Amino acid sequence: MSYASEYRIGFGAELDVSKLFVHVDDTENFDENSFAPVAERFNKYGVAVLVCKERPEPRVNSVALKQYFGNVILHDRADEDGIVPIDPTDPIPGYLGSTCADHPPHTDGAFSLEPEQVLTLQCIVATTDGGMTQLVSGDSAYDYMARKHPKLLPALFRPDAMSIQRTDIRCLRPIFNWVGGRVQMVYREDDVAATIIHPEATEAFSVLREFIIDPENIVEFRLQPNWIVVLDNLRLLHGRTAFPTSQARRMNRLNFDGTGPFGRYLSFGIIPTFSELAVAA
Ligand SMILES: O=C(O)CCC(=O)C(=O)O
Ligand SMILES: [Fe+2]
Repeated sequence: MSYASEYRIGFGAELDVSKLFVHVDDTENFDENSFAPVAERFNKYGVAVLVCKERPEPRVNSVALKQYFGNVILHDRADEDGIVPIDPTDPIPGYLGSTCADHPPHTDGAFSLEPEQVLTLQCIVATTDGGMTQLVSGDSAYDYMARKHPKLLPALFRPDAMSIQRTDIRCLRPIFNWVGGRVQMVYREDDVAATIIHPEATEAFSVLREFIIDPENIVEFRLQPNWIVVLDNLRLLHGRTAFPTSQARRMNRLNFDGTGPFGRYLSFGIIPTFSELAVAA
């Protein structure tokens, strides 16, 4: 049994999201074989969507993921299971996820020095309008910068490229970073997170941002109740569109460090396919 996807794929709006779907009864009983289709999608695209059967207590499917993906990354809004409820009925200042507003594409944990590797987002209640899940491929974003803007790319690797603050936590960090032969991406830019870009990186950041907000580069779909997105938080960006205050929407977020027993089946990060050095020279 091989878990390696034949190749990694960057994508844009044209991606047929059904390619990400893996139909499962529940998440409690994955073994090496039944997990293989999940790993295959995760490794190829950076994301898999578990289309789980309906059950009376869907959160059990979320909690069961703790067996596979390592330590739960705690969040100050987490409940006793480590789950962060994403629900606009309880808006919390400083947390876009707790509102009905759009939450532009980002990586989670941009405020922490060790952001989570595996993000899982389970839908409990879906809207009928808005509230669409958005995904942006970091592979495509990196490839675009390396091919089209090779001279700008190094600025995004500066350790002080981005300074980001929420409440009293401020963090200085690169946007792209080499870790263990892979590139990891951390990105956040919205009205709530106070992001300051180093003057030497502003041009590169604005070119990258144009790419990230271009609808052609964003895959959009509506998660349905019981579905769980499992994604590489340092390879893909995720976001969601605004939705009407009149509509209920609820998600459960549970994030991991990726060190668990199934981490060995997963291939994390961006593997650059194009050397910008060849062009920059
Ligand atoms: O509401 C969603 O679907 C995602 C929210 C989110 O990404 C967050 O709160 O970090
Ligand atoms: Fe998020």
